[in-house]
Amino acid sequence: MGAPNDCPGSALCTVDAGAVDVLYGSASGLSSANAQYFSQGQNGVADQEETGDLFGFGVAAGRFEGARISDLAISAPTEDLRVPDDDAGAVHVLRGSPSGITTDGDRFLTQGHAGLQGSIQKGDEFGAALSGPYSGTVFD
Ligand SMILES: [Ca+2]
Ligand SMILES: [Ca+2]
Repeated sequence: MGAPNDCPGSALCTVDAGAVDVLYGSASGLSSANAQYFSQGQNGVADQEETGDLFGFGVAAGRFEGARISDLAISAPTEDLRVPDDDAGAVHVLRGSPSGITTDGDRFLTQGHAGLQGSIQKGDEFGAALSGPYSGTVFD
């Protein structure tokens, strides 16, 4: 669940940096057991919290890395990449594991890199919309 206007951290607040809460399903429905919280620059998540990143604006679960367990794509569509306030955007892909979503082997995707077409330009807002292959996803 994305909270793109969240202000991560308790002491210093980075306005609209954004965060994502992860809850897992159980036989009785969503459970707070093993809940996770992700924000940029914390617990192995790439990049840094900056004002207005909107990390968590887009969230999609799917087996993006080909394994049996669902991974999690999280966008920060107003991430600045080249100059302040360029809002070029980036997408994180965090891998699923038997113990939950992990930042081991995570990806930080931007246009023009890692096989993605296009180039980083002001106002792209790359990742403003995400979709995933929801059917058949498996959370252990
Ligand atoms: Ca950032
Ligand atoms: Ca572009």
